[in-house]
Amino acid sequence: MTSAVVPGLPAPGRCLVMGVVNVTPDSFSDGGAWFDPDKAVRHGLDLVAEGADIVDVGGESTRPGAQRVSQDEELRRVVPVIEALVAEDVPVSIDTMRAEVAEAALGVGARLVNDVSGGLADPAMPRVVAATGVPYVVMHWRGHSHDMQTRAVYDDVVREVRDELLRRVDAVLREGVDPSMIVLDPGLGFAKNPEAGHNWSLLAHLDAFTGTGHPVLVGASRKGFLTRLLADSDGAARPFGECDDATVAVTSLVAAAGAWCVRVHRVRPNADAVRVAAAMRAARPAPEETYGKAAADGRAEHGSPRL
Ligand code: PMM
Repeated sequence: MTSAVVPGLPAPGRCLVMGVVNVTPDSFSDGGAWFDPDKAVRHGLDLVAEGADIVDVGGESTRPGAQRVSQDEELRRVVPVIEALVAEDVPVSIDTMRAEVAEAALGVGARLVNDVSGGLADPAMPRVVAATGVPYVVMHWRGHSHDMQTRAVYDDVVREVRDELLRRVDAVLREGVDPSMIVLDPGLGFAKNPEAGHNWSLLAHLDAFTGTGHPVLVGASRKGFLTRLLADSDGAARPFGECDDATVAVTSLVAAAGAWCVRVHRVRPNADAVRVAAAMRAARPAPEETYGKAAADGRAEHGSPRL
């Protein structure tokens, strides 16, 4: 079974690992740790040494409730870090909703635009992506972080997220983005209600996204739905930094289900997990029914009920 290939990015024949470098004082899960540019660069290089295929550099927090930073501040945070990582041959993606930030990042060598708004926050973004011909992560998004959780209302979360994403794909194609460059992301935690199980439904039905033919990126790392799953007996959510093992569990499952890439904060165990999933996928070249059908036929031959 082959993995999706996105032009211009590593293609090791397994799910990729994107390591996160948030150059922010206030990110969801690692806010402040890599705010200093030198520390951010060192962290990016450490993530590569641990097995990251891509390093995702972001200068604006998207945690629920976050306020926006100015464009100048965002540029000031990310450009020197990207420049330094590119100088070390690291494949870098820029995590931004702003076309001008994407353009500056691509100008210093970033290879992929990761836009959590899927082109909705800045209508100029798809044109920048089209003009530069880079891969483009189009994430499901319903509005900025300060009030996004009020928009987490769905009748059928899987169908609605998929349909909204495909409408975004149509929109960015109309702006000239190459279809082979589009990566879809269901946007776990963004306008998704953990209590309503939206994130779990999306994970359980990843085929709704992989089935579109576009590569799929999953960002589950340290998200609130994991902190709540692992809440203690008093109901207190598990701290973000103690959800890395659960993140690895999600990585194994989505890599086995055909995700193209996982976006994670702790790289090494996730890099191990994608290799485990790849080994299992490689050992299962034939359709899954092969043994299942034989087992069912065998049961029938031996007179046992077919369940
Ligand atoms: N999540 C965050 C930031 N950027 N990008 C993509 N494509 N998918 C995500 O799920 C995603 C993202 C928020 O996480 P963080 O602030 O903890 O890094």
